[in-house]
Parts: sequence; C-alpha cells; structure tokens
Amino acid sequence: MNAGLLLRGDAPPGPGFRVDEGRCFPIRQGQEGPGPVVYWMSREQRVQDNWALLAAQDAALARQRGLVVVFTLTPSFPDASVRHYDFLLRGLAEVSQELAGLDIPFLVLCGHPPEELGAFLDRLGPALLVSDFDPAPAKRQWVVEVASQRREPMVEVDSRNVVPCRLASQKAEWGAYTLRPRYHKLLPHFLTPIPALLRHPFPASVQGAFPLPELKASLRAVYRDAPVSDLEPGARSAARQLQQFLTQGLPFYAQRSNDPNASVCSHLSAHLHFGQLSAQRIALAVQAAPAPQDAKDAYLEQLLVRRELADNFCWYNPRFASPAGFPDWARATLDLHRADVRPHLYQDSALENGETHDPLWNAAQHRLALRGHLEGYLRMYWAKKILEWTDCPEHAFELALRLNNRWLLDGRDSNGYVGVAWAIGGVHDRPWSERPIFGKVRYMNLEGCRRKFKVDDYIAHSPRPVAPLAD
Ligand code: FO1
Repeated sequence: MNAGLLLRGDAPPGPGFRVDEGRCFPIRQGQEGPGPVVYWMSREQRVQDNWALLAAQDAALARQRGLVVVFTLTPSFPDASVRHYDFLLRGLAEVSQELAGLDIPFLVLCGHPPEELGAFLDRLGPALLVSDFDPAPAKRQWVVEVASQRREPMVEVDSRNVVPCRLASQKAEWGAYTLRPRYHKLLPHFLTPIPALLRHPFPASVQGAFPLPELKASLRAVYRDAPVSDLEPGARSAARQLQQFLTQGLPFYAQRSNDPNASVCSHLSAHLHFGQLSAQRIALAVQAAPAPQDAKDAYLEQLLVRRELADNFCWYNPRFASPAGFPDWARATLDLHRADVRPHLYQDSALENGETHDPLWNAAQHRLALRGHLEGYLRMYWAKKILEWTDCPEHAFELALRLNNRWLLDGRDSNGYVGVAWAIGGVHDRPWSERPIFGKVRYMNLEGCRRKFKVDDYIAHSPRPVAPLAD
C-alpha cells in the first residue's frame, strides 16, 4: 500500500502532485466514493503552508472533484480551558474566511470526532480522506476508529515536522545528539519552498459554515480561565509575530535566549501548537533573515532538532506522558532519593497559586497562569522546583503536566510533555553529579538563575493574580 498511489488514484504521476511522498503515510486502502476529496483538519489549523491540505487539493484536482475541509470540535481535551478554545476558534474563523475565498467549503462538526465525521462522510461519499499526523493519544485513537469504520482510502500527512517524523527516525532517540546527524542529512531535501494552495475549480456538494455562537455553546470546557490578552490567534497575527521576532529577537538569539528579560523569545509556540503557523515557514524565513549565522543556528536548533525530537519521543514512546517513559538511569536515581527529606513541601494549590518561598518561581507561575506563556529557561526552572517541593517524582510529574496543560496556551503539545519530562525525568538529558531529591537528574537553583539574568527585574515585571488561581 503506497500513499502516493492512494493520493493519485487512477491519475498518472505527474507535476500535479506537489507534496513529497515522504510526508504521506497510507492509513487504509479502500473503495473511492463518487464525492469530493475531504481533508480532516485537526493539528494543522491553517490554509497556506499546510502539506496535508495541498495533498488533498492535488488528489481532488487529479480526479476533477471538489475539495472539502472539515474540523471536528470536541470539549474533551484534558485540562483544556476557555483560553485554549478561544484561541483555537478565533484561528478557525480566519481559516473559514480564507477557504471561502478559495471556493473550498469549510465545516466544523461538534461532538465525538469519529462519530460526527463518520455521519458527515456517509452523506458525502468521499473519494479519499486526508488527515494530519499527530502523536497525541486521543488523535491516534480517532484515526484508528475512523479508519476501521470507513471504506474510502485514507492518507495521513505530516505537516508539523519539516522532516517527517516517521522518516527522521524509526525509533525513540536518546537525545538531540543522536537525532541531529540523521536529521541534518534529510533536512535539505525537505526544507523547500511551499507551494500555495489554489482557488479550487471543482465545486463540492456541500456549503461551508462557521456558526461561532453555536460552536462556543457546544463546548463545556472544564476550566473557565480567561482568554489571554497579549497574544492574538490566527495565521495573520502569527505572520506579524514572526516578522517582529525576525527583526527584534532573532539577531540577539545566540547571546540572550536564556535571558527571560530580553525580548528574544519568539512567542510563536501557541501558534505552532494550534498549527496556525508552519515551522517550515519559520525556518525558511529565518534562513533568509539578515541576522548573524550563530543566532540563526541557535534558533533553528530549537525550532527543528529540539522541537521535532519532541514529536519523535511522543510518537515512539507510548509512555511519554508517564514517569514510566523516563530513561532507566533517571528512574533509578529518583527512586534511590525518594525518601530524601524535602526542606520545602507545598500543597498543589499553593504551587498553582504561586505562593512559595521563592519569589522567582512565584513570578514564573503567575506569568504562566495570567499570560498563558513562559520563557523557555524559566519553564525548566519552574518544572525542576516542582520536583524539589513535592513528596515524590510521580506526583511532581503529574502536577507539572496538569499546570502546563491547563494554563499554557501551548499545553498538550509534544514540546510541553518533553519539556516537563526533561526537567523532572532526565528525558533527552544525561546524569549529572548526584545530590538530594534529584539524584543525578540535572539540578537548577535560584543562584544559577541570578548568574544568567536579572532576577529582580523579572520579578518586578511579572503580573500578580488578584484572586487565587487554583480551583
Ligand atoms: N484538535 C481537534 O481536532 N479538535 C479539537 O476540538 C481540539 C481541541 C483542543 C483544545 C486544546 C488544545 O490544546 C488542543 C486541541 N486540539 C483539538 C488538538 C490540537 O489541534 C493538536 O492537535 C494537539 O494538541 C496536538 O498537538
């Protein structure tokens, strides 16, 4: 079974197919219906720079059929709140407008995705179904359910990773140092310009719709946390944010990426998480930017190798969201120090409210909760202190993930899981000198932060909650 054959159907191979087959994975063969090609958008919530959507358009053009885009909206994402769904829906509103301008119908189905999608496809009789590569367990389960119920062919396309996850490596890599050589060998082949999605010449038998009030009413998000105000969702604002980073952040990235007071942070992680911006677009823009090469290399190492190493971990390690996914050396050393005295022990609510003895940690927790964002260096410090101030590593990991997924806009992202697992469980890291509680897991402390940046400035510029954050 070959993804290229499924996409082409009976059409001869030709220039019409703009997506590298290495990005495409055959989910199931099947019987083509008389209807349009359907792209089931989920992880990549954007119109341009979306390889899955381009592949679906090529397949539709080859068959002279319509092209329909559908998104399945569900309130069931763990620890997701109003702030996540607000960011997602406002981004989809822009997708809806942009697709309408290209004569491509866009619909949002509310409820349990496999059921809603199945009923929708039954009415359409699609020729082919295209979906997004996504290591999130819920998404993988949806794909299994849909593929087992459907009869039309189904192809999955990796539009998240510049080098497709399945090709970059066929196993969970030990660390960036083991992935990097393979990755850089494949990168030139895949870091290419991205063709534009075209106005679609063939009609589909369905009208697009985006009833925002009804969509909001369908969501019973668990947490009512307020939307964040200093980050605008959507592809247009992501493009503006990228331009701002290229001129104001990137040039200084090599020297100052560990200084949270410097404005070198890209602030693009939420747009990347919801797929409103393509990492490939960022990488092409960074390569072309008039910035020092060491700054560009430092940023691309984070955007490409480190970020795509996170998908590698979540895709190949089924226990990525559990301490069982930590490397053996880390589990052993944390076990050995399980009974060490904890000089500071806090209740979950005290940590969530940012009420500890450490003003820097409190400031980080307040920024995380009130702005939905936290600079990379402080994310590491923030998670490591949770290991130090809770009663055991398992509790620390569960709490850090819950706070990460509830309050950070990019919560639930592979990067988020791996960031917490790196900090608490030594994932993709190595053993360091042994000490209480941490064992050989890398340690960080306030003095270390003071050597890196002006801690008092950071605290002075951090927001304070007017009411307790924890429920
Ligand atoms: N993906 C969907 O296909 N449908 C949803 O309703 C949905 C809600 C959602 C809420 C919060 C969040 O952080 C992610 C959400 N996603 C949803 C998943 C998202 O599109 C990404 O695919 C995953 O987070 C994995 O990166």
